[in-house]
Amino acid sequence: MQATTHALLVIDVQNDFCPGGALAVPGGDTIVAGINALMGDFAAVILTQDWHPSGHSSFASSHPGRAPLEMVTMPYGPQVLWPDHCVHGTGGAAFHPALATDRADLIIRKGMNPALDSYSAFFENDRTTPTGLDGYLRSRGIDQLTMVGLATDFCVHYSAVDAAKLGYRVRVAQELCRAIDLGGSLAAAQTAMRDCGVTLA
Ligand code: VGL
Ligand code: ZN
Repeated sequence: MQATTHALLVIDVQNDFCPGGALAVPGGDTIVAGINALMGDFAAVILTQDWHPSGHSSFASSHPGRAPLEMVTMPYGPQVLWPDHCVHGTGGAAFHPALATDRADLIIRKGMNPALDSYSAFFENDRTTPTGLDGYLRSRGIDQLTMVGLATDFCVHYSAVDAAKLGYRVRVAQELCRAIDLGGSLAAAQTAMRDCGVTLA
């Protein structure tokens, strides 16, 4: 067995997070070619997909009188309210058409529970409900992860912190990520990732 097995985790490269999408991340589409080019360097490629039912509790439209980007307190803690995005089965939830999805070993979906958001590829936003990704990686002997995708300060951030806490060696390739940057959230995310031992490349 190899001393280390290194996987590429591609976070939420979906139409709704790209220009023209419901929750567009500036420059979200500009990272796709670079991500495709990187895939061949890894023992495994894993894609995540934000995948919400309509009426999801993270949508501002589910909270009368509330607007997108306001905060609410959910039973599991503070939650940003988002525009409706990545509703399962819609074109917005589909991967960017240029993403080399045929290369994926695994596609993992998150955010399906209507009452609970899920930024991280490992745990939902209650920080305890697992997605199953940790078990998949462990059973394949994967102990090192490079992360790319959208958005640096939300789903990449939470996935990187959780992976580091679970004991993986984690590197975030920032040139192949793009951020929403809501009220300083990018700088805060970078600090949180570094504090957990994540390498920001
Ligand atoms: C994301 C906000 C809501 C992300 C997903 O992929 O970073 N952000 N849902
Ligand atoms: Zn979402």
